This record gives sequence, C-alpha cells and structure tokens, in this order.
Amino acid sequence: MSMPVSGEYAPSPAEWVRNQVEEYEESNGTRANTLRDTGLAVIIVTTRGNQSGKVRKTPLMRVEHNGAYALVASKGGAPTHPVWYYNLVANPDEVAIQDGPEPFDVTVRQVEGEERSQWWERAVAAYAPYSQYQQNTEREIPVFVAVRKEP
Ligand code: F42
Repeated sequence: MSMPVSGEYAPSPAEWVRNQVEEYEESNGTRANTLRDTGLAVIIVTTRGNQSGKVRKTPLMRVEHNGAYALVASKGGAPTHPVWYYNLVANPDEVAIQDGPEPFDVTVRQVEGEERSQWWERAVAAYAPYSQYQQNTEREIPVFVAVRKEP
C-alpha cells in the first residue's frame, strides 16, 4: 500500500487527539473509532504539514457517501479554521484516510455552493452538532470532499 504522506510524524499537541489516533491505528480501526461514547464513527486523516512538511494525523467525524468522504473543518465552531485546513489547501494530493484496518490514498478538493450544501446535509446527518457549530461562528465552515486515488 503506497502512502503518499511519508516522513516524520508529529503528533497533535492535544493529548485526547493523539491518543485517539494511536489507539485507532494500533487496533486497526477496531477501537477508538467513535467520538468518545457517542457511538458516532470517526476516521483518521493524514495530511502533510504546510509549513513543517511533517506528517499530521487528525481524527474527524466519518461522513461518507458512495465511497467519497466529507472532511469538515469545524473545530467546534471556533472563529478560526483548524490548521489542518491549511495543510489540505497546500497539499491536496498528500492526504490519506483510514476508515477501518488500512489507510488509503485520497485527493481532496474544497466544495462550494450547491455541492457544499449537499455534503453539508450529509455531514449534519452524520453528526448533528455541526449545525450548532456553524451557528456559533461567522466563518463558513469549510468542507472538503476526498475521493480515493485510482491505483
Ligand atoms: N475537528 C474538526 O474540525 N472536525 C471534526 O469532525 C472533528 C472530529 C473529531 C473526532 C474525534 C476527535 O478526537 C477529534 C475530532 N476533531 C474534529 C478535532 C480534530 O482532530 C483537531 O484536533 C481539530 O480540528 C484541530 O485541528 P488543528 O489542526 O487546528 O490542531 C492543532 C491543535 C494542531 O494540531 N496544531 C499543531 C501544533 O503543533 O500546534 C500543528 C499542526 C499542523 O498541521 N501544523 C502545520 C505544519 O506545517 O506542520 C502548520 C499549520 C499552520 O498552517 O499553521
């Protein structure tokens, strides 16, 4: 399995986040695959740091439709984007998703307008609090769509 995002892994400074990544990977996606005890599914997204060039891993809610995934840069409705947003913008071809035992290579693009609205509906259906997060902030929460890279 080729992984485009090779290099030095730099864990999240947030302990609960890096612990979730660690346990998810160690268990091949059989543990730490939900958001705490909500039962709502989580995926692990690997990106290339846009400044450090390091490998970053970010748990996100699982929003999947016909094999494609939405990556929602909500950060709990904070006024600023999560910094992984800038990694995706800078390196859209150096992204992997783990949704189960094995990570796979994807390419991402930010979606707008009608396409964004469609994916936003799917996101809120998967994780209702996204709707509240958007109400909490002036910034439009960015949505990326990730599709598997053809082998
Ligand atoms: N966050 C979401 O935005 N959406 C979700 O659906 C979501 C679900 C979720 C489920 C489980 C869970 O454990 C966490 C979840 N999170 C979700 C939180 C998510 O995992 C991230 O922690 C959160 O979005 C914040 O992302 P962040 O990239 O802003 O994290 C910061 C704290 C961080 O990691 N900073 C690093 C640091 O050292 O301060 C740097 C990270 C980085 O990418 N640096 C870049 C580099 O070059 O290496 C430079 C970035 C730049 O441009 O400044």
